[in-house]
Amino acid sequence: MAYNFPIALRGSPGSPYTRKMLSVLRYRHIAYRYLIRPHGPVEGYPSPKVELLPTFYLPGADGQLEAVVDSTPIIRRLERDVAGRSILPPDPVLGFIDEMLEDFGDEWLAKAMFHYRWAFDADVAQAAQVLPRWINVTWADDFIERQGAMFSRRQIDRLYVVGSNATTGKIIEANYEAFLDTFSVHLSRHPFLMGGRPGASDFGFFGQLTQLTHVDPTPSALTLARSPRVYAWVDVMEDLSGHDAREEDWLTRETLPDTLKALLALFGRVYLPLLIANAAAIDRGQKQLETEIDGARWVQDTNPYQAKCLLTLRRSFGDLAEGDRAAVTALLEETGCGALLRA
Ligand SMILES: N[C@@H](CCC(=O)N[C@@H](CS)C(=O)NCC(=O)O)C(=O)O
Repeated sequence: MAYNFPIALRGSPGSPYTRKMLSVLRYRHIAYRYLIRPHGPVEGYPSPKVELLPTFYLPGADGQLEAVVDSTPIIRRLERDVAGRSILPPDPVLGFIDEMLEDFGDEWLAKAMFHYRWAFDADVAQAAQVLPRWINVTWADDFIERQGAMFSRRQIDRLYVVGSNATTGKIIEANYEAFLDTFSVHLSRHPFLMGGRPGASDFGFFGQLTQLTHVDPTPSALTLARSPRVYAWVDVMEDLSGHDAREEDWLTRETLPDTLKALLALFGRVYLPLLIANAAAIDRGQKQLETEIDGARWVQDTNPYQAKCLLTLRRSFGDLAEGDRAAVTALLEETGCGALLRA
C-alpha cells in the first residue's frame, strides 16, 4: 500500500485516544499532519462511518484516501504497512498480554477518565473552559461559554455509556487507586509495561493517563499525591521519538515479572467480570447488564463495542500456536483471568 507521508489525522488534545496515537507516531518515526478538529466534516477529507476521534486518513485498496477510526486496528495496520520501531512484542505470549492490557487501558481506564471529567464539578468547569479552546484558541470568550456549556451537557448525558452512575462511581474511583498502586510497583522495576521498550499497552495506558494526570484537576491531584511515579511516566511517554528501540529490551515469557502478573490479576478482578456480563446480556438481548465487581453491585447499559473487544481477544488467543496457547492459558489461570478463554 503506497502511503503519502506525512499521514493526516484529526483529533484533539482532550481526546485520550488521539494522544495515544500521536505518541505511537512519534515513537515509530511516522511523519504526520495533525488536524485539531472536533467531530464533524473536515474540509478536503472523507468522513468516517462512525464519528470518532482520532480519525486517520489512509490510502484504501483503490489508493484513494479513506477515513479510518479505532486506534487498536489502526496500530496493527501501521505495523503491517510501515516498517521499523515496532510496538508489538515479538514473543507471542507477551504479544497476547500486551493486547489484553491495551484493551484494559482503552476500555477500563477510559471509564475512570470519563467519570472523573464529567462527574465532578471542578473538572466539568475546567473542561468547559479548556476543551473548546483546544479546538480553536482564537474563539471569542462568549462563544466558548456557549460551546463549553453545550459540550459538557452532551458528555454528562453520556456518562451512562461508560457505566458511571451513583452505584458504580465509588467502584471506579477505588479501582483507579488500586490501578495506580499496581502500575506504580511495575514502574519501579521496568520503565514500560513491556520492559525496556514500549508496547501497544503502554500507549493504551498513556492515552487515558494524559487526561487523568495532567488535565482534569481531581484525578491529577489524586495521582500526584498517590503515585508521582505514574504521574512522571506520562511525561516520559509523551514523546519517545528519541528512545532507542533495541530487540533485547522486550520482556519475554521467560522474564515475565510478577509486577505484570499483578496487573493481569487486576484485569481479572475488575474488567473481566464486566466484559463477560456484558457479552452474556447482549446474547440474551438485554439492554442492561448487572454483575459484581469487588463484591459491589455493578449495573449499566450494555456496550456492543466491548462485546467486540472480548471477541477480538478470544480470536487472538485462537490464532496462537499450540505451545503459546498452553503458556497463555497457564498464565491466565494463575492470574484469575481464565474466564477470558472460556467462551
Ligand atoms: N475505540 C476507539 C475509541 C475512540 C473514542 O471513543 N474517541 C472519543 C474521543 S476520545 C470519541 O470520539 N467519542 C465519541 C463522541 O464523543 O461522540 C479508539 O480506540 O480509537
